[in-house]
Amino acid sequence: MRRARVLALLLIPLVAGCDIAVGVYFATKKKSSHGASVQVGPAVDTTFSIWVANLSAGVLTDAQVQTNIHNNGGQPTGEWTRVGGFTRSTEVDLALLPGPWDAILISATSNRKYLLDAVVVLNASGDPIASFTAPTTNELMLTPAEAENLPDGKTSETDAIAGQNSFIFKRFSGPVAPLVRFRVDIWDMIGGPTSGDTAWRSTIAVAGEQRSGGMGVFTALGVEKSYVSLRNVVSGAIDVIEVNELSATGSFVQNVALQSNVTGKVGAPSLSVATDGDIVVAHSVGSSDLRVRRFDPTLVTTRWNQPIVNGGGTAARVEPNSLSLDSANNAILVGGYDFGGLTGFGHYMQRLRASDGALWGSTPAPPADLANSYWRGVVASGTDDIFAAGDFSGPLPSTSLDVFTRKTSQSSTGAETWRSLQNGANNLADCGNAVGVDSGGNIYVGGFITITGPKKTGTLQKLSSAGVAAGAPWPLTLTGSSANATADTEILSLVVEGTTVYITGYETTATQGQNIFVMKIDVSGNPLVLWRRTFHGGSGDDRGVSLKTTPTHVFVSGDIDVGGGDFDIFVWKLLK
Ligand SMILES: [Ca+2]
Ligand SMILES: [Ca+2]
Ligand SMILES: [Ca+2]
Repeated sequence: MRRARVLALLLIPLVAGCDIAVGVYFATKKKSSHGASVQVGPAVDTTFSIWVANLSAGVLTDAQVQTNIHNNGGQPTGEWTRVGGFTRSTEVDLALLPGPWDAILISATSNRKYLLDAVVVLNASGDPIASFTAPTTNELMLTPAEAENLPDGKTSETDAIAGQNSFIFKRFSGPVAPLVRFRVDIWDMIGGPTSGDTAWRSTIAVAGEQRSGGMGVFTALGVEKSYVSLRNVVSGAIDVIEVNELSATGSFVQNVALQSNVTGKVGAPSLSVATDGDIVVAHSVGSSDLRVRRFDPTLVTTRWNQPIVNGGGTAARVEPNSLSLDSANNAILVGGYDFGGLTGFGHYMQRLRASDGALWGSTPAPPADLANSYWRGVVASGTDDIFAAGDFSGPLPSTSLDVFTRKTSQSSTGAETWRSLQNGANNLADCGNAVGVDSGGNIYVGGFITITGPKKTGTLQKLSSAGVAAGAPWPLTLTGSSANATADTEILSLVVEGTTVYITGYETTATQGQNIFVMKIDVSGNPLVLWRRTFHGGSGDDRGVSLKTTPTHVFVSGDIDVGGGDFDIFVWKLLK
């Protein structure tokens, strides 16, 4: 039996800060002492082990491999190479252990119980290309079906007994093999999950096409409710604006239709949860107008209702990040609005008072732009500051739409404090979709830069509190695995807390269409990706649209392609 214990040591420096792999190396050196004859035995090994093999190089069937391991006390037999011993979710880069590997095995002893959520085979780009579907296991893995497929927070328990370890393995074939990278989503039964692990994910299966708008989460002692605003495309020409409510375990509670007969077909609804659990929703009405309402937590009682009548012929619009509540629950709304006359369509901002939805007397004048540029995202910071992000035709040498960020304030009724315009290197259409502020007052804008193709590349820009863009290695750039010249990647939503940025969006892969990504990024210095999780719905294009946080978790809403033109609302809860 070959053992690759040293690899566990290698993993520590190579993945530090990048993921949560923790290698454990057990020194077998005997402790000795002179004089007192205290004997210290070897530490009890409480890790689980990861092994790889090239089973197709041999002649044994999976059943024969299983029998041999079982007869060996649950200890993998000669064809298996041990990657190392670990205590929590671990990403293994097989470049560190080269070989034509086609099989992965997880084993645990009776010293410690583990809960195995999933084993996900990744390609070099991190796309989830296979999982432990229909694995081979012994009887000491309880409910082994829960370890199948992509992570969902449901787990198979290792229930080893003295003399027989728990084990589960899978042989992969086809283009997935040889394996290059995989992640084991697992946690200690006592210690529980760690950062990046999935708590649950939920798909709300409804016929036809539902598209996610903004989401919100309400938490209080013993209470957790999540809400997703959405466009239900009931016919090609008409949307119904709805809100889905999910329980603390991700199960569907109710769907509330807020607005029928929306023919404007632009943008997406936006939603925020007030500190008392009330729900504020902004959305399109009819062919052209907007409406903002505050509901009680059941979505039955309307606290206030503020219609916003468009001023011209181009439909007004809001987006998933168009609504932000300040610390007193006043709502800041941004979007696009046709001011009519010579001003035309442009950047719209309003404040709605928490108590009654009363508006600013007039909206701040939009900056003059012949292009139909507008706001996509806003964040209220403290009691006064407002940062909005979108696009705008940049000044020369830019001759294109650029990422546009503006600071304003409630006390100035939206008058500009400063603006920042960031043009991509190829002078094409760029846009900010979401914005947040860190504990040092720096502003982060997520969106896209268009590169030649045209191809959207995800961008996370950092601006100082005075609006000055940080130099290299900023902005952080994200691309998917597809080399196609039109294969887009975008950051669609983000939340900044302290010096951590959580982002979601979509990336275009080589073989799975668009996939959802969620990332945790340390921005205390140069941008450092602490973890990245991706989700492929199985059929085609899947997008993470809105991200919100609670004190302990990250929530992402989006929509996934379930085939045949059917798109369903998807919600994913991960541990911060
Ligand atoms: Ca699972
Ligand atoms: Ca540009
Ligand atoms: Ca996909």
